[in-house]
Amino acid sequence: MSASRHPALSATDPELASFVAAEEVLQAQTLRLIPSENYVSAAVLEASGTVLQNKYSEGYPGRRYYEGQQNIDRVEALAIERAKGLFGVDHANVQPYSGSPANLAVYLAFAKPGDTVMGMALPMGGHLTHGWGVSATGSWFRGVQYGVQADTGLIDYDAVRELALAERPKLIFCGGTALPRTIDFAAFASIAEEAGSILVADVAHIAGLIAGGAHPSPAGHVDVISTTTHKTLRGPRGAMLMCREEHAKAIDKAVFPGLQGGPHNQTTAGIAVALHEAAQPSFTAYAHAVVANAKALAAALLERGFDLVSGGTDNHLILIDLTGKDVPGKVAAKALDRAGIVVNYNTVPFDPRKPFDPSGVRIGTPSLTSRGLSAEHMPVVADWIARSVDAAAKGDEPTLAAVRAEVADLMAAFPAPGLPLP
Ligand code: DSN
Repeated sequence: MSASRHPALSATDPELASFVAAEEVLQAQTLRLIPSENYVSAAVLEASGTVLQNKYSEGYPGRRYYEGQQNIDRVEALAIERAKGLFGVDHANVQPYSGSPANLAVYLAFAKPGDTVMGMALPMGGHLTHGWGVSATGSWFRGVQYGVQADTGLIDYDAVRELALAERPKLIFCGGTALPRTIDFAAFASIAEEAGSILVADVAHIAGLIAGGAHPSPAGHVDVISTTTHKTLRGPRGAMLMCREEHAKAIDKAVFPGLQGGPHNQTTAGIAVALHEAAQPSFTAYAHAVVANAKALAAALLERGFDLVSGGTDNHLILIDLTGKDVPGKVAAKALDRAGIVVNYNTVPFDPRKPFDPSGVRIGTPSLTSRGLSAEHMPVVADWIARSVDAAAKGDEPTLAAVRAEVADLMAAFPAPGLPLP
């Protein structure tokens, strides 16, 4: 299959082409609920697969270490200008290879090994690179961690302030990977100012919501904004660092030559296209639809007896706490996968279980919204989740197979770029 979509690849390497074709079918037929995933547009797909791939361009526009940059400079300058315009920032660096290198560059710019850094604990919803122990950021630096309140699942800003004033960290990270609620950037800014810390907003998950006006922006509140470009922002796999002018040199120097070599120019092109798309009114509608769908899905799950961390969501993400059910997160996630519903198992705050076998399942609505599903579909999605989790507890494989067929049937009516039509 798909020789017509990838003729050269199919002719040269049919084995690899068959893997790509199988992935296309999988993405077409399943309901993808991993909140950090999405579908890029046809234009982003095209831009990411161009001859820009062939060029080395260490340095920055107008200041390169290789010749022949006439076009690459224009591509990168365009991406930078679009990022600045979309997020209302003084400076943008579009070269980080992905979120973790972007965050590492922030450490390089502002901290020295051994310095204290502060972020949300990974099991509470933070990210590895916010100073968590198993990450280089937690072994090269001294990470101190804040969390959420046990009863509400919300960040306790008084506790964050107390910790920050006690520890006086060099860096404070706000943002994370499993936070269903709005981040109060102004509150973090006042804490960072009191503590004398550089404040970094890692908005990887919510960048598209910010761009579309569906989540408050950290611009004007924080020193540095770090984001991947492939989640709600719906671009290629990459990242950006944005900052105030006073930090521009430090950030650029940390990314190159501090941490990275040549930028991935084909990705920069894809980022530029995604930023252009995110500036359109249709993207504003998309961002708001992502949140509306998540709220509708959360309400439908609550009606079906699920326990949600923080009781619901303000954004694109829902964290289901299965501690009250007969099935742990990993068993549920694998059963959902067999039912054609792709999620990831995840710790919940104060999880009594281990990260590789936790109590939660993390879901989100960026992908299904890109395929055109709306709030009216969310009760059906919640039903599928409820039936699958129930089936997982009972070992009921026929129900999982039945759900899988229903999912494929609905998804056939909602195509996405690059995927085979039914
Ligand atoms: N892996 C990303 C996520 O799924 O949230 C974070 O790096």
